[in-house]
Amino acid sequence: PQAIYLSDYRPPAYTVDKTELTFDLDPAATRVRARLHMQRHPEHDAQSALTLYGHGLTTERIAIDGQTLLESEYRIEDEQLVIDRVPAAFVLDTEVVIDPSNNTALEGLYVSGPIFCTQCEPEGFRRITWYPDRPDVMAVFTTTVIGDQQSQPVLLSNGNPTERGELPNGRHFVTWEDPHPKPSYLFALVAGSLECVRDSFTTMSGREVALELWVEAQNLEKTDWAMASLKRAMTWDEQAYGREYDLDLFMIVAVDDFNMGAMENKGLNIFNSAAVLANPQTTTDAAFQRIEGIVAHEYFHNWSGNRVTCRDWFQLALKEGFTVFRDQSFSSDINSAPVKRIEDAALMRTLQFAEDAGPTAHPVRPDHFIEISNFYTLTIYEKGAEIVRMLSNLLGEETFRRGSDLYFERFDGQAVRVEDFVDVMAEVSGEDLTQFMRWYAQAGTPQLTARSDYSDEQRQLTLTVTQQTPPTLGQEDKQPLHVPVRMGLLSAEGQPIELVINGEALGTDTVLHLREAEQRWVFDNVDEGAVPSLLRGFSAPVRLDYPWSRDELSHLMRFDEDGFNRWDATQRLALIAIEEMMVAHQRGELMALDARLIEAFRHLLREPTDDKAVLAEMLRLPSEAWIAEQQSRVDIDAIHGARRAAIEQLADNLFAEFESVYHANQQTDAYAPTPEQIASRSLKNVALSYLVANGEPEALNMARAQYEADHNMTDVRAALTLLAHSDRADLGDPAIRAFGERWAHDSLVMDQWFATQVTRPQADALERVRFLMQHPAFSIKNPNRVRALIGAFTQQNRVNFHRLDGEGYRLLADVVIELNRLNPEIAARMIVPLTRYHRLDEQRQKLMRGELERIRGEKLSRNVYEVVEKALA
Ligand code: DPP
Ligand code: ZN
Repeated sequence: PQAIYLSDYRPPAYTVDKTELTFDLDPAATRVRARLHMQRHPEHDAQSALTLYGHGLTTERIAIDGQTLLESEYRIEDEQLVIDRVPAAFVLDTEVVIDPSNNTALEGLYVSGPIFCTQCEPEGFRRITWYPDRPDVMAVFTTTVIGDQQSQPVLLSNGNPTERGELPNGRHFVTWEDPHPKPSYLFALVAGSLECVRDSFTTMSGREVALELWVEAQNLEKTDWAMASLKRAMTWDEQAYGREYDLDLFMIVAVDDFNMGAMENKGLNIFNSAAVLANPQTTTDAAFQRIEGIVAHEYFHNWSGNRVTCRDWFQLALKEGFTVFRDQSFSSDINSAPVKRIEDAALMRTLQFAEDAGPTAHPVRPDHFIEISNFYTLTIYEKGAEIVRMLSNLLGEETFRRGSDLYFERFDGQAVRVEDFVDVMAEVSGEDLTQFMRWYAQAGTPQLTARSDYSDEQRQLTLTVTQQTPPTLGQEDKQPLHVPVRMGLLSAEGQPIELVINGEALGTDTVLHLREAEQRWVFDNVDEGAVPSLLRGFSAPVRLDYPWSRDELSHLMRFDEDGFNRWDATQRLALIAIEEMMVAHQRGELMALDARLIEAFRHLLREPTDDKAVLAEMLRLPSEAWIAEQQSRVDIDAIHGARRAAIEQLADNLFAEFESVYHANQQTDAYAPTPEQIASRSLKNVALSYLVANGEPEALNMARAQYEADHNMTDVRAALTLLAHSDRADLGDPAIRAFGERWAHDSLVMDQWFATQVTRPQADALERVRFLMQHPAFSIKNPNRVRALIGAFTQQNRVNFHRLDGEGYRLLADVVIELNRLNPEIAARMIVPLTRYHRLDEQRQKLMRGELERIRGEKLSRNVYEVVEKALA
């Protein structure tokens, strides 16, 4: 497989103004007729051949301006159809046959259970018909779908339905017209027996939009939340960005087999059922919030992605980074803002930083790739969003909004680049963003090192900050970035200090602009004992090293005005304590938890100053993944052992406190996924997890009672997890059995059941995975099942995945080899934990590389090939 380079970009030789499609649906042999109205691009001449992409198509006819071509008049090679000589403007007709029923890659047109559906981003459209399948070719689409009246009563595509009718042999058709020019990746088709939930929305200019949510009949009781979320998102986008919906109809469809979370096809969003269906009995609070965020995300794409799209796939972060930033802002506005920030920053600091430090590290705008599907990553999405957030903070909300207005206005209907977005922001603000652009080009996480120096005589505090971005594959030397560092100083009494630099008063909170490799700031009028609070709100996606003492961290935990940094101080204090215990673990000594952490927690529990949502986050110890991120050599067992011991000792020392928090947060109201209720449940269930860790039978009985009370899935799942992860098989096994029987009919709940079992810390977890892979509810062809069973085990059960006998690695390699044939996109995602071996001990490194070599011996898809080659480089 060959890499494709950004620097090789050329406009397409021929573009399409109008695309007319006819689908004659049949599971094993769907006939697709395409009529493309094409034109030569002004930058090309008559010598330029016409090149179209196609994958797995049985071609029956190709005609230009009504003349069927002879086989000698075109070539098909390497998934390309080449016609050497074509007129400057012409109509191309093609007719192909495809097989949706055997499409296990879930790209293009495929069947999910009884439903026909499509996934075309990034390059699935070429599995449907011959086409210049690239985002800079934008056409108006007319689509006629012909299906069986009985099995496909519903026939959907983009835009508005303009015609429908009956045909012979029990067939019928619907024609759809989408007036907005769009790239092929936004094409969608759905057909099958679906039920519709209808609602409507009046836009700010007074237009009435019909909203339709299409699901299989058994899911009708799970649609309220997504519909409500959609309306909230539509309102928010009008208020926050002045963006109004542009068609008369907006449809969402839920399907069970889907590689990603959801897809923003114009007017017809297709969702993984896990990212849209919800009700209190089956869905946890976290899933409710995730669904709300994804519904909003896909809706927001209508402007940031569809109206203004990407010139080429190297620009993927242009639409994803901006749209994630938009959905984060939306969620933050309607839920707990500090908790949303904590969650997003934690995701960055654990998983994105790990990606940025691993073999698949890449810039937010990559400059080459082998398989673009491999680049739907945390770096593109989450780091991409952090860059937009930095811009917004740098410019201020109002200027940023003026910039986004101008961006939408200027580039409406166009396929553009990251530069276009940043240039507009520079234009409206007058800022020079040249250095800032490096954020898009350089891979790796910048390391900031800050030191302070206090002068008694001058009453001055000098803060020195250095930055350095580590080398990544193919990028040895990095330039300094423009890093906004939001900060403040706390007095010894815990008061915010007025910041004064060079006689200029800056208030108690300011942003330092770090642009050099090393920079220094001198604060005047500072009394002794001041404590810096740095990188407030996670103001830049960087690692920060500062030598805070434990007392200083306790001080920040209590007094920092920034909620995010209060949480961060707690994490850092806990990390120091856990690292100490890791050393004891390695020496085989007793692991004693630092009393200061216990006292800090006691204080949090007795005199909570924070809202419950933040408090619950502060009470969660750093995850194993984040602890691992801080180590130059990762000791899997020490991390797990020390963290576990820390939880137990907190539980032993603070049992009464946790117990009273648990009881104080019981709810009697009917379940609702409101921020207040979610916060209470979160706090209550953290408390319960500590109580159970203490090992008292009484606590396990509380968990069992909560499980049996059966109030809502959040409480049930929390209790079930504690029972199933305890050593008490007499409690865990019956609960698991009962749950599995009760929910056997609901695949989304069964996913939770799978994940709960395979994340057990006990040594039998891996055997359970192998056993559950035989369960009738499991199917390797369904991405959600694979994520619930294999993904949960390999990503959330580190001690067992990294078993020293190598069985965890072998299991994953077996699965990847099978998926490589069935669904390369999912295979390439699942393999990732196996590529993260560089900081592990030699024995594990050897085992992991061995399994990667075994995979390399197979006939690999482009997707898996690219990841394996990088991992073994
Ligand atoms: N473009 C989609 C999304 O991020 C991914 N398929 O919403
Ligand atoms: Zn997106």
